[in-house]
Amino acid sequence: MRLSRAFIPILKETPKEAEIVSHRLMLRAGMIRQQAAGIYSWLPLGMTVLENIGNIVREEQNRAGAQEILMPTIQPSDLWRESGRYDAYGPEMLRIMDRHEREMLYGPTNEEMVTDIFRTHVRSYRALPMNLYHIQWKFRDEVRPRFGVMRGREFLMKDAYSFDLDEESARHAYQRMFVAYLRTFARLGLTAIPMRADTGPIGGNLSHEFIILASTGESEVFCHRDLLEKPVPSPDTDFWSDLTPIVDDWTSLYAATDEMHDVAAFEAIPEEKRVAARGIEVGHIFYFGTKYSAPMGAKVAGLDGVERPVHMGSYGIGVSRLVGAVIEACHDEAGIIWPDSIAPYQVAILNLKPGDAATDAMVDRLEKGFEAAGKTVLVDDTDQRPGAKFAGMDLIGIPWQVIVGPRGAADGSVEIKRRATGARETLPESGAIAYITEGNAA
Ligand code: P5A
Repeated sequence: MRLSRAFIPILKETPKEAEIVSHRLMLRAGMIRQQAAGIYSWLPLGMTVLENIGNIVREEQNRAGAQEILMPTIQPSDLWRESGRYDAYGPEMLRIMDRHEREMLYGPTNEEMVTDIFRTHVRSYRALPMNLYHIQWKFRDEVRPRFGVMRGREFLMKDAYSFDLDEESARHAYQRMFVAYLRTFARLGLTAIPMRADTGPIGGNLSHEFIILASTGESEVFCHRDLLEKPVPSPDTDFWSDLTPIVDDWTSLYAATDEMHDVAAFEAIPEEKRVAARGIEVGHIFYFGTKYSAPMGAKVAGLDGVERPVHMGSYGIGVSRLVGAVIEACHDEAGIIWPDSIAPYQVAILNLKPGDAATDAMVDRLEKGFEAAGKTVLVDDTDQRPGAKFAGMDLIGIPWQVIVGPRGAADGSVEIKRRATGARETLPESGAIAYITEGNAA
């Protein structure tokens, strides 16, 4: 993609309305446009990152055995009356009347709807365990939408729902999602710590929030310092084996959100190992047993032929919130520093002298070469001065910058800069592609 053709409306001024760095950088880098309080359009750069995050989330859900579906954003109120949440959910629910005066709502979550799908089609334990998920927009009429996409009213969530015959197998399903979440957040370049959490309007009594530490986080959290260094489960985790040892290993160290905080247990940790910090909730998992299946009649017959309500859990990841959360974790004075795994482009080529035949030819060769090697490339072919090009690329945070000017074009060399470290290297043109594709990611 050529920057001269790309729709990346970079702002020169720092927007006044943005209180935290991720919101400022998303606006400055032209990733989003606010349309109403807590409601955003996603422009190309933001959209690409949102999709890249969604794809990693999807890969890890599939690996853990969950199956993707797509439920609608608009739901009928009847289902919510069956579960008893229509009145309980309160003013956060956006209620809509259709032309036939039927009460509808914009879904804040999908426990009821997925339970309805399940009860319609599944009657026997033979279909279990089952986990269905989708990645879909939600609406919650938050009192104080703020911090850009971090606390929006409309936001993109991955929500998975597990169905099991009994509590024991439902706990295995919970563990599968627990481990899948550790892997997902690590792939996004984040250290997310599972913490004992309150269940709020979703319900149940077993729940973990996955929290990344950040001074701008909205939650107050407490944990053991060793959790910050813990290696995540390996890529070849067998999700159908017993994951209890992995989960126990993570949950044996103290970690809790404010609502679940146990001062005595925390103070039993050696002082230098105590972390009291602020955090961003990027995921939240729940086991709530038969809270929805019992009132809604989602039952399966077990081995003995007797029908019982299924045991359920639900598992959320804030996909759009993660775009902001990653920026909170990965930025410097100059701008965003995308992890390679979700960067909107993997390589930026800065043409310092468009119109100079040798420079243009080298840029073209490099662009084709990187694309042939499977990299996505953004070429700055504009006629801004070099300083503005450097600043612009640092702002939008593409992990590798390849700088091509007339001097290099004459002697066959390019300069490569790693955005995260600022490290620069001058290489012969012929070595540039291998240098980046072979992951000199320091
Ligand atoms: C779990 C999946 C649920 O809704 N039902 C289905 C359960 N959980 S949750 O904790 O309420 O939300 C899951 C994740 O969604 C993100 N999130 C938000 N992101 C942006 N703006 C919001 N207003 C917002 N509210 C929730 C969080 O990452 C949360 O962990």
